[in-house]
Amino acid sequence: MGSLNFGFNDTRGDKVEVSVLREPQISAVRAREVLDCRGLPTVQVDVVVDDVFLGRADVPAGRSRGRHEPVELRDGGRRFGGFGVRRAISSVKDVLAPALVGSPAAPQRLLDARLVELDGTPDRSRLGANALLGISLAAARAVAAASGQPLYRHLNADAHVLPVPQINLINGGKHASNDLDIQEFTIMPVGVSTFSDSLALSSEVNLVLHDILAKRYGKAAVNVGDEGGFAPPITEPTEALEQLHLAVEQAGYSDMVVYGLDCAASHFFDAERRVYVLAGKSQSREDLISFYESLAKNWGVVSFEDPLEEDDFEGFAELTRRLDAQIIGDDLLVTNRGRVAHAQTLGAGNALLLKVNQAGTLSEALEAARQAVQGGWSIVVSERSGETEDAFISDLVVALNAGQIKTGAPVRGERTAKYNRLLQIEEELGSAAVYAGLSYRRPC
Ligand code: 2PG
Ligand code: MG
Repeated sequence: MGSLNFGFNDTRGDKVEVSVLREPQISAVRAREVLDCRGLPTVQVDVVVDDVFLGRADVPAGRSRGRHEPVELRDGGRRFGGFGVRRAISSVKDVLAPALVGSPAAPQRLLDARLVELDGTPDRSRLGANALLGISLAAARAVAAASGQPLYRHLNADAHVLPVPQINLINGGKHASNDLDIQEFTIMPVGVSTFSDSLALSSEVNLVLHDILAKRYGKAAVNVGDEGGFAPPITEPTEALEQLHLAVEQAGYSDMVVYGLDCAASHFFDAERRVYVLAGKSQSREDLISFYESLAKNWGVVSFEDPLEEDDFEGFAELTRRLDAQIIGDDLLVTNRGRVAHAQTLGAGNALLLKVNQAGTLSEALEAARQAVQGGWSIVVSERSGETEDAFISDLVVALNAGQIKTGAPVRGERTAKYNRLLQIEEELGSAAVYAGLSYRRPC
């Protein structure tokens, strides 16, 4: 928060200096195209407040997108295979910047409401969700800079919980060029006492897994997918889990790790026949639920993300009743407060996957988080498969005291940027830092 200084002479003629706190003012908004980790363009926005404080943010992009996500403006045509974002850049420069410069950058809620109003469509299709989000995140950073605080503390003075990472070591689905239908096979190091130990453990398991896969399937098996996990030529989900278990065991961490899946089931759902086609076999919803029960029982899977297709609230509710596990809605909820509330009334799941670009603005993501917590749900803050070096979500997960983050394997710059930022935050918090560990399912 900046201050406004002025002076006047009091009734005795003495000079009185007055300093009034005021919200930081937006001095400039700039935007440019930069590349994400897939080499596709994305929006980078700079917001400058009070002439000197810069906030910069990159907008992430998904590949296994939910049908209900807001519209990300892409240019089409030949340039970058149609993925250019010059239209979104022009939304920032030609429409949003002129409307915002000279107005307050905080409170965030009001700024974001203004962004939404300027777009004026329910799905952000006029100016683009990627344009709005870039400004929303960059403004939060600029205001944090103006207040002299790290982002996580600016967002929450009581931020102190370091998350359990869901480390994605085997990639399938839309994130890999193999025939594994389930998209992400993750380990969650719940049995260590610090975030840095959880990262060291994960990295060690990843190295062991590399050798196991190379030996069993040949060296091409250790090529990696979009989120840095290996993409071996496996089709059966249980075979992938078996390799993960072997790696964890050989690394000596069997009693410290639990397992998670992002099934991204919409992507192996045949909507016409209303069946799931998993590893070449057609399965009904009931078959799939029984299969998940067996994974929970035999393979230590405690967390299932998008286990069923993105509109099957009823199926999510059935699964949540049957399994003592974390059932996370990603494509189902698209970080939308209304969809979270609806799911809660049905008991459809018990955890929100929080992605800022699904929500559209930071405030809307925070609203969805608030709704999740009110209903007693847990929150997993998540990256997108198309990321940059921007580590906004690391500050966000600590700010929410959410206790879980999903940001890929512990390799590749766009992934390690998030983990490395968490290491910095852990150090900054010092003895105040609490690693979520086994309490990962307890909401903030
Ligand atoms: C998901 C995400 C991130 P994408 O399905 O959870 O892992 O994938 O960003 O491609 O939608
Ligand atoms: Mg997902």
